[in-house]
Amino acid sequence: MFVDQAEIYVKGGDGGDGCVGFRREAYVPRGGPDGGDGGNGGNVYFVAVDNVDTLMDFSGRHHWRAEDGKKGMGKKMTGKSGKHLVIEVPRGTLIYDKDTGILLKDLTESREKVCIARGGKGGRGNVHFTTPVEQAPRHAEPGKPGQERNLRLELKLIADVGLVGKPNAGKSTLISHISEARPKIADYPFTTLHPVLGIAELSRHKRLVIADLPGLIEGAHEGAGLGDTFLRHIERTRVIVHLLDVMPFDGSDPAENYYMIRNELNKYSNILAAKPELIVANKMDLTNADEILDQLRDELGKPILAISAVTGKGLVNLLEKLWYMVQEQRDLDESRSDEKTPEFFLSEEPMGEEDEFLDLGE
Ligand SMILES: Nc1nc2c(ncn2[C@@H]2O[C@H](COP(=O)(O)OP(=O)(O)OP(=O)(O)O)[C@@H](O)[C@H]2O)c(=O)[nH]1
Ligand SMILES: [Mg+2]
Repeated sequence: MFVDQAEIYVKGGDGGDGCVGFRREAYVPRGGPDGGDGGNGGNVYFVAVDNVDTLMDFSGRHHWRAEDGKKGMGKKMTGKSGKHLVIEVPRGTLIYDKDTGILLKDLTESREKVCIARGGKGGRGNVHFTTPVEQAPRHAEPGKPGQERNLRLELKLIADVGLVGKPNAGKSTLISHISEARPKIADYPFTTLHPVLGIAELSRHKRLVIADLPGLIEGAHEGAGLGDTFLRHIERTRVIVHLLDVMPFDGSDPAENYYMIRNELNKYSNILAAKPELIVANKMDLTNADEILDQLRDELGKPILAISAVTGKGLVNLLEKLWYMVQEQRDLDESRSDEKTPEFFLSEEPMGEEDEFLDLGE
């Protein structure tokens, strides 16, 4: 199952209550206050990891809580702080506040960590409340409640390259030839129902993460076929491979297919429309493919790379070319990153009401 959205509730641990206590020692008739502070509640963190690639863990569990702080104790002993809760999510997870719709964090880097719900502060014990007139305070502070949030998590796979094309163009065949990914391959349309990531290793230090996507058909932006919502997975890829079948089973014209897919990408978003595209003609092992390719080059007036995903012809060249394009794009993106909108910072405000005291009695 491929889960790319989830809704959950998170809560930081509550702070432990401060303690009302008095020294009771032999030969000390009127011991002063000695109630310790409550421990702080644990925070809820999210961390991006590489070894998880779905939000499936969240489908069966909606409530995620960090541990509460323990109560303060006599002899000025502070209660134990609650343990933090660290929730692992795939790299590329966007964390939204479900109630406000605000994007709290976009976890793109591996091991990137963010505190999403703070634990409440522990209350102060009565030892803090002596005044010249009040030598034996019988009140302490209650712990503050932990911050709670309803969240919507959304996974946008982060691939360097996204494969787009009509059903049957050979996208899955291609990714299974250049990576360990093994999506289903068949001669009927819509074999691939959800995006699949594969990692192509050009050499030890040159790797490309490639996303195989379901096929697109005319009207996908209006929901035809499998629709186009999965395109959001490639909004963040650096490069698109537009895979063209030189001899489509359905007898359609490759040039027309090219423009149809372009139209769907343009309708989906400006970001996708503007993404660098490498046009790749597949199934070049078929007879007469060369003539069709020449014609296609004339018609589109654009460079087209020729491959056969089945025989492997042209694939090394394809990967080298992609590597170069991805690096070029990465440099460009980085030089633009200064213009990025500032990150949303989580509130530092103290939680709960400051002046509320709980009379715990003796
Ligand atoms: N002759 C030839 N056939 C190919 C080549 N690449 C893919 N095919 C065949 O084309 C058909 C469709 O291949 P897939 O890889 O499933 O196509 P897809 O683009 O992933 O299709 P969807 O998942 O339905 O969008 C299969 O029968 C493949 O064997 C190729 O290079 N040459
Ligand atoms: Mg497929």
